[in-house]
Amino acid sequence: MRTAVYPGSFDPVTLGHYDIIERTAKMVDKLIIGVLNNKAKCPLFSAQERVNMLKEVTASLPNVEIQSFEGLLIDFVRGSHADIVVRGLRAITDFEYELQMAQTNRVIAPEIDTIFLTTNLKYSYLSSSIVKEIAEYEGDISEFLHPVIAARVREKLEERRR
Ligand code: COD
Repeated sequence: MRTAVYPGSFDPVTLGHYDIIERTAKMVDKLIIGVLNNKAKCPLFSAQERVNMLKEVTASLPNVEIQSFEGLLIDFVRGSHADIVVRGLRAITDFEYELQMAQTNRVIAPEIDTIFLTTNLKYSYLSSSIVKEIAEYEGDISEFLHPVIAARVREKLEERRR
């Protein structure tokens, strides 16, 4: 059985992330989406909220599971009995960080490989941070997020303004 982990912050999950999830789910038996619970990063959504949002948007993908994790990615991958880490590449700017992470992880855990999927051109510009910035200024985010997620982002920012 081939199990892969797609780790990230997913704060919030965008259509760019979803595209990687959908394509990977077709290639493996089981895909575990690992949501990093890193309070130091001051995310907009708690880890549990991000897990719940991912569960909603991936409900139609039967071989996808969502979990949050703390600590080292490699420990989470090993604990999940997976041997592949999946990452998305948008542009050359992603490459340097991704390469460093993949190589470091490979030194720590040689049995685990990282594979990269290039972004769908439609979403090559898209990041969670840009979406949050647009939403902060009350711009239209409907092109970038699943409708359920776009609604959550608006609600969350509204709560914060109160
Ligand atoms: N199209 C395609 N791919 C995309 C898009 C898009 N539009 N947007 C994002 N992606 C890709 C990113 O390139 C990334 O591969 C993935 O989706 C997730 O993105 P993010 O931004 O949600 O998540 P990151 O990059 O913040 O996740 C970083 C980790 C949580 C994986 C990392 O910090 C980590 O592993 N932390 C645990 C501690 C650890 O093990 N550290 C040592 C690492 S060597």
